[in-house]
Formats: sequence, structure tokens, C-alpha cells
Amino acid sequence: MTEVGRIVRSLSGFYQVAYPGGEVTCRARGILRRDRPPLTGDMVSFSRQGRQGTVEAILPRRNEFVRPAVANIDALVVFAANVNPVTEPYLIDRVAAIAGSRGVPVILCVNKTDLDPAEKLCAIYRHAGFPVVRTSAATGEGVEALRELLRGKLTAFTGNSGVGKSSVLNALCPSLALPTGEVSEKLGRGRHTTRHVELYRLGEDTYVADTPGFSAFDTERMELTDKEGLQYTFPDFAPYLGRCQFRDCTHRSEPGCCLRAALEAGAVEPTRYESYLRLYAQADQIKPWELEKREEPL
Ligand SMILES: Nc1nc2c(ncn2[C@@H]2O[C@H](COP(=O)(O)OP(=O)(O)O)[C@@H](O)[C@H]2O)c(=O)[nH]1
Ligand SMILES: [Mg+2]
Ligand SMILES: [Zn+2]
Repeated sequence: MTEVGRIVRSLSGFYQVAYPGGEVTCRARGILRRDRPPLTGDMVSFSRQGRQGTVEAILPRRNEFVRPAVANIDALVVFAANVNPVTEPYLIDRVAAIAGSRGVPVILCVNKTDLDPAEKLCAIYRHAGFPVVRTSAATGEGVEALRELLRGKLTAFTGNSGVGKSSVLNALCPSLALPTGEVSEKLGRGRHTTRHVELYRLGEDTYVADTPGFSAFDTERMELTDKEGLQYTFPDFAPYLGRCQFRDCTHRSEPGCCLRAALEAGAVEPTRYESYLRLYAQADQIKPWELEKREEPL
């Protein structure tokens, strides 16, 4: 007999599955382990052998991410800060484009506002149309506003290491007592204190996945390979697409480009456009034969 539940934690091939009767630790069937590893957030069918279980099948996913390794999220919460560490807009834009390519909404959480108000960063993303919440895990500023944005959803926290994801989650739910890392002054980023992806229950139907985040190295890995589709992963570009002089305009240097006109008129944020160019150039470098090799479980 199989039952259905959700994977709330995965670590080294062990999957913690929550179901109406409680929780059970499972391994995955061999064929899944090899071809399609389960992700935190997956709805699965499982069987039980005494106190342990086996994940038999993964139910259809609404969406899936490689980094963070989660499935079925309602929104991605991208963390940023303007101090220790400073988040480059490009990092935010890259993650937002990956979310956009999966049709997953992005919420920007600008943390450490007790140390730096990060007004410019907030202004860029408000102008680009993203929900922006300013928080401080130290003073509690914005924590209730963030709680409202998360309510009733399954979300994942991501962002560069040391930006305060685990600290804010602790502020939302102090009983979690998640480990947080001191930011290494020398490297300007945090240690990878959070090594696995785990879902925490904040309330009825509200789950948050804390994730290890990423380092500068990780961000160079390609997860966006479709250069023609890239423009559609920027929601703030939408009003200008399909209106350029050339139907196949890439918005780089073509004449009669509506997106570049919007940029010049100040309607599109320069850093957003620069990130688009940078991501386009990266996708452009990938050769068709490399794409096959790179096929990741996206
Ligand atoms: N002053 C201040 N420090 C913070 C804030 N949030 C996190 N920190 C500190 O930043 C460091 C990294 O935090 P952590 O939550 O581990 O970051 P994570 O890697 O994103 O999970 C820790 O030393 C925290 O105490 C904040 O809002 N204000
Ligand atoms: Mg953490
Ligand atoms: Zn154009």
C-alpha cells in the first residue's frame, strides 16, 4: 500500500516525508535515485517497511530548481543586502530570470537594514515591479510584513551566503533556532552553514525552505541557456516586447528597439538591462552540442 506525502528535508539520499499521519524517513527507489532524484518540496507516493519508508514515485511537479534544489514552490524569496556582503544586482537578476523561466514569482527581501538602508537597491526593484520588503533580523524591522507575503505559500529563501536568510527565518519562528554563520570579513561572504534544503512550517499551509544560497562561483554555472527566451524572463520588459522594428530583435544594438528606447527614457532600470545583456552573452557562448551534455534536471 502506498501513501502520499511531501518531502520536507533531503540530505545525503535520505528523504523526510510529511504525511497526514506524521513523518517518515525514506530512501528513494533505485530507479529514482539514478534518473530523477527527489527534491525537497516534492509530493511523493511512498511505501512503509516498519519505521522506514521508500519513495516509490514523484507526483507531477509544478516547477523545479537546481539551485536551490526545490520543487513546487509558489514564490522564490531572493535575499539581498547592501553591506557585509553587498549583493550585486546581477546576482538578483540572474536568480530572478531563472525563476521567471519557470513562471515562478519573485519577492525581494532586502535585509540588514539596521546596518544599511539599501535605498538604491529597493528603488531599482520596486521600479521593476517586484514586491520588495526591507527587513532586519537584528531589530525585527519588516519581519511581520514578510510573514504576510509568505502566508499560505510554499516559498524558498535564496541569495548570497551571509545575507541573513537563516537569521530572518529565526526571526519569523524563533523556536527553529537555525544555525547562522558569522560573515567572514576576509571573503566578504558567509560560510556555508546551511548545507541541506529543508522546509519549515510557519503556520497553516505556510512553508519556507531555507537553502544554502550560493557563492560567487556557483553563479557562473549556467541554468539559463535559451537566449531567445531570456527577454520573457524579465517581467519589467514585457510592455516593450514585440514592438521593436525587427521581429527577432535581441535588444542589443538593432535600430528601432523599443526596449532600448524605454531604457533611454528611464522606464527600464539600467542594471536590469545590463544583466540581460550579460546573461544573453553567456547563453550565446553555449554551443548546441554543449547543451545536450549539460542537460541538468531542470
Ligand atoms: N546586523 C545584522 N546582522 C545580521 C542580520 N541578518 C543576519 N545577520 C548576521 O549575518 C550573518 C549571516 O547570517 P545568516 O543568517 O547565517 O546568513 P545566511 O547565510 O543567508 O543564512 C550572521 O552573523 C548574522 O548574525 C541583520 O538583519 N542585521
Ligand atoms: Mg543560512
Ligand atoms: Zn528590441
